[in-house]
Amino acid sequence: MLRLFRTNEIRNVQELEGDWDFQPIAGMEGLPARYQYRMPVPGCWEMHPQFVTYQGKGVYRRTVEITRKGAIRLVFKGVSHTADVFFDGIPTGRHYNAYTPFAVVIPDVEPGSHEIAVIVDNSFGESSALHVPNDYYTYGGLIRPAAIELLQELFIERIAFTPIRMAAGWQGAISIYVRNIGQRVRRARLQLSLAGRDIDAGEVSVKPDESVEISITESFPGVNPWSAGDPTLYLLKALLYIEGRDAPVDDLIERVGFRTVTTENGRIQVNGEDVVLKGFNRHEDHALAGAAIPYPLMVHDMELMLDMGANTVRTSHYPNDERFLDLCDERGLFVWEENHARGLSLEQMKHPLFAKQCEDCNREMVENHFNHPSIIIWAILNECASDTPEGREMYRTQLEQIRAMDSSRPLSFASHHRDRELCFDLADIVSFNLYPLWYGDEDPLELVKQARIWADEAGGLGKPMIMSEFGGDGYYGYRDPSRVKGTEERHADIMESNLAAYTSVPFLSGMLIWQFCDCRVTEGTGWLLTRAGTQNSKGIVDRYRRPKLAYSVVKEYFAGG
Ligand code: ADA
Repeated sequence: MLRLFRTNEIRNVQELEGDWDFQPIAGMEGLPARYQYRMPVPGCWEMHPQFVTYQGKGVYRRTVEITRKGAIRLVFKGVSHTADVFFDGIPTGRHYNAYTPFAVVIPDVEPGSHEIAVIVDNSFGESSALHVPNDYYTYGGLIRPAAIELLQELFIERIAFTPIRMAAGWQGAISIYVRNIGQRVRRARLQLSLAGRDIDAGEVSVKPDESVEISITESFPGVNPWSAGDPTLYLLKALLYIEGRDAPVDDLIERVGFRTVTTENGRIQVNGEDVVLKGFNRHEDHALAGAAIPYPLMVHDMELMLDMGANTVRTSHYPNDERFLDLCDERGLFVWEENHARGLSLEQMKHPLFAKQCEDCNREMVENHFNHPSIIIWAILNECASDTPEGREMYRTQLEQIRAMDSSRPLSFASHHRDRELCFDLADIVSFNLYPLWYGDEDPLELVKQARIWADEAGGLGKPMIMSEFGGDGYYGYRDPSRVKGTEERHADIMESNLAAYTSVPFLSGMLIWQFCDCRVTEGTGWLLTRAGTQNSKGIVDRYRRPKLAYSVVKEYFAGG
């Protein structure tokens, strides 16, 4: 399943799910002559008993039947972490970063049987600035769905929908991007439908290798807004008519909601009403699936979060699977989505590929996830060097990049720099990662009040504030009346004290628990990579989603019992 709704009725799209051939190729170049293994897609190779800790290169291969001559597009929703794509043995594209989608176009494919092969690499090394040994695990494989599309020379590349709330009712600004992958200039007409309205979006003339944008703003009287309590969604359908032909040759369907997000008077508003975000940081990690969480287990995560009374999830620390974002749209769970970076030092940010890899990630995140009404915050660079002048310039560049692509959502970043933070003035919302009662013995209430003062003195005056992380480790099943650190009892106590403090202060616009579920971490040396059990155990549920004692504490504060 690629998405939770059908994205095309005219374009021929086939999901490439199921078993692919697989071969590890540690130390070898190019494609192997022989494949000894089978591996499910989507999936992680760590779920195969022989590759539980394998870090390196592996090749996925399968054949596809093409039914007509013409262009195709191979779509990969997430390959962890570097993909080299081959079509009939010929290199056709490369992509870095596990957590954003990409596609490769292959023109002039003959009908018949063809081979797709992907060299996947999950090792750390010089060409990787963002996937580094860290407090989560970089799994290997085609971790999200893949598909093949049969394309016309002219096709709809993407649609961006921005809802606008006017006194007289809702409007929508719609941009449609049409790409020409043929050899000659093409003219075409676009027809849209949304919320019961049919709209003629005008004509385009597109040169070879060009992508042209058509933008329109229309009124949509009588639509129901999207909100957490009533998450109404509408299908936005675009049809492409090529000059000289009566029937549409291509289409794209998006699913949108009418809602606005603002930050006024030090608070966050959705549709003009103040909201307080209560929820979780969530790593896409499961004991039985790694980073390739199947749909029923995504729904299980969603149900557990809703059962505890959460209204928000933060996609720590990377863009998420689109099916999960679709689910958030459907269930009305607010999303803080962030780019991929965790705890990188200034030295790591000076990596020659850092700027480019972040820029790509930001663009792919915003372009691909633009239409999810559940996403109410874009964020960048969790706990990186925002306390240094050089780091500040990188924060500024990235926030400006995102703002230029989407000015309709507030921006933030999660900081642990306390009174040394230099970038609060650049963001719309100030966010703190603080771990009172775990890494320090400060009182959570005193600390959150202090954090508000730090924010106010460092450019955050008048801006909404979120406690974007707090928590402590609790090892599932380790119960002891001593309530020492690491017991489920102590974990529950830490949650209780933190939540009591944050729900009592009037100036917080959000509290996001670190974390929803335990997650596997990179094995290594130093305090971070030698965590007990090679996992971050601050989850309210463990890697199998078994609730710890803290579950009922969270439920009491979030759901009121
Ligand atoms: C940080 C970080 C998380 C996690 C957490 C912890 O704040 O953002 O990814 O590492 O600390 O458990 O210490």
